Amino acid sequence: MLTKKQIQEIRDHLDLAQNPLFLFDNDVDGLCSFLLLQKYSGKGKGFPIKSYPDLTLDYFRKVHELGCDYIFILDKPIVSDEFFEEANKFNIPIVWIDHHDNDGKPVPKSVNYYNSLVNIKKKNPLKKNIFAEPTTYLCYQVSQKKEDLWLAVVGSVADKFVPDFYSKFQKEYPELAIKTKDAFEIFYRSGIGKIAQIFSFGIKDRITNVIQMMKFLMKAKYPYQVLEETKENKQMHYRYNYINSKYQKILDRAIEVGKKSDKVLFFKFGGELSMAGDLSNELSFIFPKKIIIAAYSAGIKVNISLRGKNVRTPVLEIIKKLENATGGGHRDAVGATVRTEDIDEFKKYIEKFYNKE
Ligand SMILES: [Mn+2]
Repeated sequence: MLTKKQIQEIRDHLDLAQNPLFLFDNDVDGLCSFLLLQKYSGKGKGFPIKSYPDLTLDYFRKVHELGCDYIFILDKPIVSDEFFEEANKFNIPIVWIDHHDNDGKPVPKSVNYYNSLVNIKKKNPLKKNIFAEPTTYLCYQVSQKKEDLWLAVVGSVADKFVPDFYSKFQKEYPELAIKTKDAFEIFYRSGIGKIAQIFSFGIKDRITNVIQMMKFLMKAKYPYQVLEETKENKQMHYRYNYINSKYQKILDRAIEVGKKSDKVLFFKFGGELSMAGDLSNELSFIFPKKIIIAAYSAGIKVNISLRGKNVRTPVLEIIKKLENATGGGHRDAVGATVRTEDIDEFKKYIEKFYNKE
């Protein structure tokens, strides 16, 4: 959560900006954060950040291209030093709002930095396994526009967080909500969750289509405008239906594998779309007690997404033993990449780790 003082400071920045540039992480939390602040201020342009892991200098050219006088960075944990240096050179103020752990990398004094995780840690320095409110939640604290409540729910739920204002939303849109405390359940089983899924596939479309979607959403006032297919959102629906039909087929196969598997559910798949992250999330929702390994073959390497209790521990152990293997993430949600010839060894190691228990 942001403090009252922080909320006021961010509002002051938004009021001061004539033409702000909102650079946001390329996911639903990032997109909704941008929409909330843009709708609040009524000014500026948005652009998703596709560079990983950091926001690179390239993105600074958007400041010149669009003639922006202020930069808001949303939901991105790392920003390159060159980006900050360029902003200093052109005297462009930066406001950075996030909820990730930035691994202690110092933030330059010139940057106005707001982070819900930092706020929690300041209050309870010893607290472990903190789940800080997503950036969307923080941006809604700033904007407080009641008509945008649905967007605040979409961005929060997509980051696996049920916000305290969910009950309010439930009252306002009972047909789009379900009664639960489980963010996954809202995401997979409700109308508002379907909007989060539409955004999730849409934001990863080609950039011209993403910009078209953003323009549509900047004008949209109600969730039904998203759910209903119209001339303005045709491409967004096309993209969702196209990816979703492929995704459902893969998911069905994985569920069959899951029904037959023991503690560890290992599922390997190929094809044009890497959806290992989406897949492991949904499989962990369907099989909450299992350890999920979703492995997407991409030629010479395999991209793996894992879910399950303490799964980071065995993953960090095994990637040390394999050549050119990388991986990391949260305690119960991890991504990794290994060479194709090493995937069996990787799988066996994880299975052995859990069968010991
Ligand atoms: Mn986020």
